[in-house]
Amino acid sequence: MLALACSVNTTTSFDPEGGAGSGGAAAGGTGGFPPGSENCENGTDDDSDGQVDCADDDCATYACSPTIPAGWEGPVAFYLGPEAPPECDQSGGFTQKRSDGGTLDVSPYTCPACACDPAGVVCTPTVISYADENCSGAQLPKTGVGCVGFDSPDDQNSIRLQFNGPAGACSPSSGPTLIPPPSYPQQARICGLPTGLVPGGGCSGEACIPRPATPFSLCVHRPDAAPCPTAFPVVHTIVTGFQDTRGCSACNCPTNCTATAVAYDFCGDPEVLASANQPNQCVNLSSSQQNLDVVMTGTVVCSPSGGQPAGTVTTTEVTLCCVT
Ligand SMILES: [Ca+2]
Ligand SMILES: [Ca+2]
Ligand SMILES: [Ca+2]
Repeated sequence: MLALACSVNTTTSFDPEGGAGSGGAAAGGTGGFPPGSENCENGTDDDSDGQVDCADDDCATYACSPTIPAGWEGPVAFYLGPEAPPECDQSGGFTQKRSDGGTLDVSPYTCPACACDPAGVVCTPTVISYADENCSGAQLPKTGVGCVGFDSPDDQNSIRLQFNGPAGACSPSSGPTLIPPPSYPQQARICGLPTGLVPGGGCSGEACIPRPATPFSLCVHRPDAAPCPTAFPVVHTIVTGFQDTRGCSACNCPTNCTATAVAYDFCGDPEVLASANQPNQCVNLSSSQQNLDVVMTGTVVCSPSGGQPAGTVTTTEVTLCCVT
């Protein structure tokens, strides 16, 4: 009968890479442990004091890590604070930088108002005078602005106002767009254990790994939102990247005309014979005229539009759950 002697340490559920374990070849990082002293990563009582790895006082910078739950990656050393993060070399052994980030502050912004310049745009109405009432009978059309004479050998009894144009378009403009870039009021850093580190023993069912140095915390992480495992109860959600597509929509200047027509026996006469201000409005003269004057106006109307906030900040987030 052959008895297989096993001195395997108790770290079966520990996987420092959070993926398929490359278990077995326990080369172990012996660097940093002088000969004869306790190597905290090898499951052996190197200094023969009866205590292995994490159980040995000499491994004060190591600690027993809770088992990493399925679906989570880690363990990692995590920093979150208002100051710039310390380097991973200062984390107490989690020397591999995984990612940086923080809590993201996206400030609201306003877009500059859109304006329209009517320079160069012309609105010139047309008035048609008619021999009969209700815009019927012989027609006499004239296009222009100011005092326009309608002289006819026949009586004129009604006028119709037509809006034309505009000729040209109002020019849009706006001030500079000032959008404060997103900022990290709290900065974060995630540091992982060195590749190939084999956790030590001396823990009951757990793994002996470096103890994160202040101000780092021992955490696990995942890219989606999930309730924290009981062994890692303190949750943080940090942003590790973002895409900013915010801006202001383009300014537009829809351009239109208004117009008026006021008929007199002669310009300057206080008696108004008829007036119109609507497109295609037909009005009868209060008395028929052979020599009719019409004061015509055309006004450019610019209607600024656009200049509204558009786009979003899209973030990449990481959920961290920490021992403390
Ligand atoms: Ca040891
Ligand atoms: Ca020992
Ligand atoms: Ca010792």
